[in-house]
Amino acid sequence: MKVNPNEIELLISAVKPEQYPETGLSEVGLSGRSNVGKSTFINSMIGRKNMARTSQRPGKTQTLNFYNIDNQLVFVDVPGYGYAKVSKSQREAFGKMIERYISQRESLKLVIQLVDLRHNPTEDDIIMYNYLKHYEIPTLIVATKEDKIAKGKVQKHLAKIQQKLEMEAEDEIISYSSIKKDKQQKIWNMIESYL
Ligand SMILES: Nc1nc2c(ncn2[C@@H]2O[C@H](COP(=O)(O)OP(=O)(O)OP(=O)(O)O)[C@@H](O)[C@H]2O)c(=O)[nH]1
Ligand SMILES: [Mg+2]
Repeated sequence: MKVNPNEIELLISAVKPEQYPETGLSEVGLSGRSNVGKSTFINSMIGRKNMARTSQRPGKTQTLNFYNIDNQLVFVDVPGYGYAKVSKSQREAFGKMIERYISQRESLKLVIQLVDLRHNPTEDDIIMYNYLKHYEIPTLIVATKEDKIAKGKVQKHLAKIQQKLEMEAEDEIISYSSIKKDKQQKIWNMIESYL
């Protein structure tokens, strides 16, 4: 699968289901801890520097951002979880927004859950993965920031993450670096198989 970087459009930043766009396209959600690199991942996959807004500080993405990707699919950038500095009420509001989207969206065909390749999954990562499995959402785990660890350690870290998440056999895991982007085409091909 190949996408044209010039044919990417932010359709809407939505909070409520009434605002979700009706495109007829399959959707791929991005979930993960705040600051794990979801927005950067989207940019790196589409070959655009600043389409999805990113930040050094966690908590940048606060709405469900729907991106039409070359009329082939829709990426949905989801606010990150586990960010301590948001208020309890805001955290609950985010949680509700994300749950509603994941549990009700017919066109959601895949969630790409990003985790940090360097570390064990957090408690929130485990909760999120279990939540996705509860709703039977096909899940691809992308362990990102691969450029930050030694090549020889990658396989060991992947195995550890797989084990800690108790990943289901049909779900796949792959390491990735949004900076190196060397596995971009491989991941597009994986995504395509879920659409
Ligand atoms: N070295 C390295 N840094 C990365 C990678 N991916 C993301 N980053 C950095 O991680 C930081 C956070 O990235 P974002 O894409 O804004 O994270 P996010 O998951 O969208 O965060 P929220 O919107 O707060 O949920 C930025 O400083 C990125 O440059 C990667 O593969 N390698
Ligand atoms: Mg973001």
